[in-house]
Amino acid sequence: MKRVFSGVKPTGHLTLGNYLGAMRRWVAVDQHQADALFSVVDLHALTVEHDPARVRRLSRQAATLLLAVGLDPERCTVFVQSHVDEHARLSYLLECVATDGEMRRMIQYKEKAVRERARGGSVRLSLLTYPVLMAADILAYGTEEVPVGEDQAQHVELARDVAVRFNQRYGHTFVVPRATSPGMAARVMNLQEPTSKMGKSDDVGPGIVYLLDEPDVVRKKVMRAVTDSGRDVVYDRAGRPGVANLLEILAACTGGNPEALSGVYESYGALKKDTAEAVVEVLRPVQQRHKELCADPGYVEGVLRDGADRARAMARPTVDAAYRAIGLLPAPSDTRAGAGAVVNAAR
Ligand code: AQP
Repeated sequence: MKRVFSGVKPTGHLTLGNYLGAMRRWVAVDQHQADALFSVVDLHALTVEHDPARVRRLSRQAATLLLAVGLDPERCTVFVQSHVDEHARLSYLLECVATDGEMRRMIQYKEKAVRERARGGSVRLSLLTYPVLMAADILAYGTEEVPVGEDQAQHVELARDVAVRFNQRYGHTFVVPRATSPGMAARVMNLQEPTSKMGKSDDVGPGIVYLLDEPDVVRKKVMRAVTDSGRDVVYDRAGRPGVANLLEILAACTGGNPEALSGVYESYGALKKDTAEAVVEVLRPVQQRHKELCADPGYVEGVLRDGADRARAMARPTVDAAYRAIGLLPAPSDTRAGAGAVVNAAR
């Protein structure tokens, strides 16, 4: 069975973009067809100014939502990244393989560094290096596929490059992963700024539909979505980004096709109304299940504990092998099975 890994950052409340671009497919496809791991990647939430209590709260909420959308701990591994030391252990080794130039070319680094400076803050070193941690998240598990939205493609590409380079220099250690993205809604746009991604850490709240928004809030946000000065409903991503975004959201929620749907509507108002109702219906069962899970925090904690145990056991052999391969001596107390054999093989 192929290995799949993906995650969500607790940098804000999870959005419709997270759901349509990634989580929905994890539930419908990946957990059934793969040996899949899904993580709340909390270390990634520390790369920008953060409030520790908020990160803790959002991590718990994200984990609960992963289960609420339908991830089944009997079918896949759900865990919190910081509970498994192997991610940080491997990250340093990969920093010794990745280059400064590669990090500085990352689009998200460039965009977020500008944002941090504009807010009057300094740019944390981890904002530059977190793509390496992300590579470690992926490579530690022998991951073959990384189901992500379009915005993460460059990071998965880096993980591929680092894996190939490491394998060439130090012997075959890592599986080389590839990104997979949903056909539809790979990039849900902000309803108020339809040329920007709907990102959960953005400040523009009215343009972001959160998974836990009440139905009336969803309706209000969708009805106020920025469209454009035209009147006819056409699907043109470049020329009419606001309308195209609504058509894509509607298509993703109803299983339709944005091009075909554009022929159905004669006014923006009708399109918005149907889109709002479609989103409300998609979110309804998620919110219901979230409420139930919140009433049983012990269950969620148990899932995360078991998930971390399973994830650790899966990651450790690969990370240990990487430590040996790159030239580090096994610790004298290291009685983990196979450590000596890997040293000999790599010599
Ligand atoms: N708007 C989106 N459309 C489609 N897919 C999306 N994803 C995120 N936003 C969209 C996908 O959701 C998964 C988890 O995302 P994340 O937690 O890594 O990042 P984010 O939601 O984009 O959060 P931030 O904090 O706002 O991040 P930045 O600022 O880094 O973009 C991923 O598979 C992602 O592709």
